[in-house]
Order: sequence, then C-alpha cells, then structure tokens
Amino acid sequence: MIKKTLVALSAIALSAGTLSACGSDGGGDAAADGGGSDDTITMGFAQVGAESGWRTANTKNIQEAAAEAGVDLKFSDAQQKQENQIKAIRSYIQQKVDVIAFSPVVETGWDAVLQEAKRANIPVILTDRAVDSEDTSLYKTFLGSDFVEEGKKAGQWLVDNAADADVDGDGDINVVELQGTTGAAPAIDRKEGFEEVIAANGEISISQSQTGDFTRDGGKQVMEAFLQSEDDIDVVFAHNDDMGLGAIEAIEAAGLVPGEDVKIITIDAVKDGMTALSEGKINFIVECSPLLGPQLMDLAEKVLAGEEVPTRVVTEETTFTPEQAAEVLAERQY
Ligand code: GYE
Repeated sequence: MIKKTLVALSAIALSAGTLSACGSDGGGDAAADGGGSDDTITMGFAQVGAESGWRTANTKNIQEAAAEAGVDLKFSDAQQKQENQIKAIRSYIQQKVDVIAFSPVVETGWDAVLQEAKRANIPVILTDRAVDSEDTSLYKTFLGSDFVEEGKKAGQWLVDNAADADVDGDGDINVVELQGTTGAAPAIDRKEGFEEVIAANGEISISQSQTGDFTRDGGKQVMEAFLQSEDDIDVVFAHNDDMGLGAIEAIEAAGLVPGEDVKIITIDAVKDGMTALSEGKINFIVECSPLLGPQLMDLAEKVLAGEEVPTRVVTEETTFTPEQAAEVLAERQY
C-alpha cells in the first residue's frame, strides 16, 4: 500500500472503530488489509464479464500489465450484471485497495457507489466504458476508445461503398443493426455515430435494430429473427465482431453467402473477426483496442503519486479491409 493512501485510511480507521482490528494480529493477511506497508499498489478491478473475444483479450492484457508493473490486482467478473459490479466495488472499498478501476457495464446508476469510494479516499479510474454521472469528481480519468468515432467510421465505409452495398440492386440499402448491451456506452455511441454519418445518403436506412448483448449467440439469434421477418437485407452493422460472427452463422444457415449476399460491418478487430474479414465473410472492421492494461497501470501510478493526469485518454485505432486483415492476421495477438 502506498504511503499517501495509508495516511488517508488511518484517518478512516480512527473514525470507524470496527476497522481497528486490521493488521493487528502481527501475521495479518497483507492482501486483506490493502497490501501491507510496502509501496505495492493494490488495484481492485471490476470487469464487465467474459461476453466477447474483446473482453477476454482485455482481461488478459490487464492481468499481464498488472504483473509487469508489480501491481497487486484484485479481479472480479460481473457476468454482465451491474449489481455484481457494484458489489465488487463495495468489497474493494472495504478491503481498502489503493485504487479502483472498472469498466461500467451500463452508463447510468453509479453515483452512489462512486460517492462511497470518494468518501473512502479511493481514486477511481474508468476503463473502456464511460458513466453518465454529472459529477466528474467521482473519477480521476477515463481511459478508452471514442465509440462515436468508431460508429462514424463504420457508417463512412457504408456511405463510400453504397453502390456495392445495394446487394439486391433495388436502389435502397437496407441495413439491420445488432446493438451491444442495452444502456452500455459503446452501444449508445456506436449507434449514434453510425446514424449520423449514414444520414448523408438518403438511400441508406436501418430497418431493424435490436440488442445481441455483445455475444455471438445473441447476434445469431437476433439475425435469425431479422432474416425471417424480411428478405431484402443488404447490410448488417454489428456493434462487435462476436455478434457479426453469430450473424454469419445465421446467414449461412439461411442459405446465403455472408459478405456477398449480405454485407457485414463490425467493430473490434479480434482475431476471429479478422479471420472472417480476410476470408471475405465480413467486409469491413473498425478497430477497438482492448490492450488498455499498460496505460491503466501507468495512470494508476500517476494518480497515486499525486500527479496530474488528463481527464480523458483516448485509445488510438484504425480500420481494416479484407486485404489489410490478411496482411496483419499472422501477427494479431488476440
Ligand atoms: O466492443 C465488445 C465488448 O466495451 C469496447 O465490449 C467494449 C465492447 C467491445 O463486449 O466486444
């Protein structure tokens, strides 16, 4: 535990009699009382879940970056449930970790637990997803992608390739949308960015839009329903690769050729998505990097050392066509 936090915590311990037993047995559990008296940073990380290839890569990267930086990481998986994330954060507050980082499953409903962290003097770093709290003093910084920009890049590809995307040649480009988790920042923002850009072309419209919860299975089921309810779908815009991969299964099961009979645009660029892109089953992927671990550890160290950090750190990302995917596939780590 770092010294600055120790001072703050001892003030809390004094005012809260129940905490006085902490570490008093001599052989106390260093992890339980926040890491002991050395300079090791203890971080509590409340992850969303394991819903997608992106999330798996993100978790692995954070765990590896913590080990590399010598950060004592306490990790929890909320199985995509906000109540589980709130419980995990409360337990980190109780354990008196030095810093809490989390990727909020949805945008709303965090103020109460973030107030609790603030009262306990534990800084919070938002990782990957934003909260909609008006009180920005509830967190130190937000590290992650610009999801509106990602949605715009996806929409721009469609506008630029509109002629090709009118698969049935009827003059209308009929798009179905597989949304991410309802209420999640990437679902809200990707939709917004995409809609803003496609508005430039009056022939492009979204006929159906539903959540597939960022999972492969969700994408497959929703796509099956879309295909049953209309037969002139030209384009699928999936908010992540996994849902796009699920849609490919549904399209193939319906006797259609993904990437040809139905164009597919996704976001993430994980290895399975890039493989499908290089095979022409997906037509375009907007990259969203899950490799946030090293920057997160760096920000945590700075915040705890009392250094100024930017309130927003945006991840740098690119886009991929099938040809570009084929070129980088061999080196893709995740
Ligand atoms: O795109 C999706 C994951 O929050 C950016 O969550 C992340 C998203 C990512 O489940 O695959």
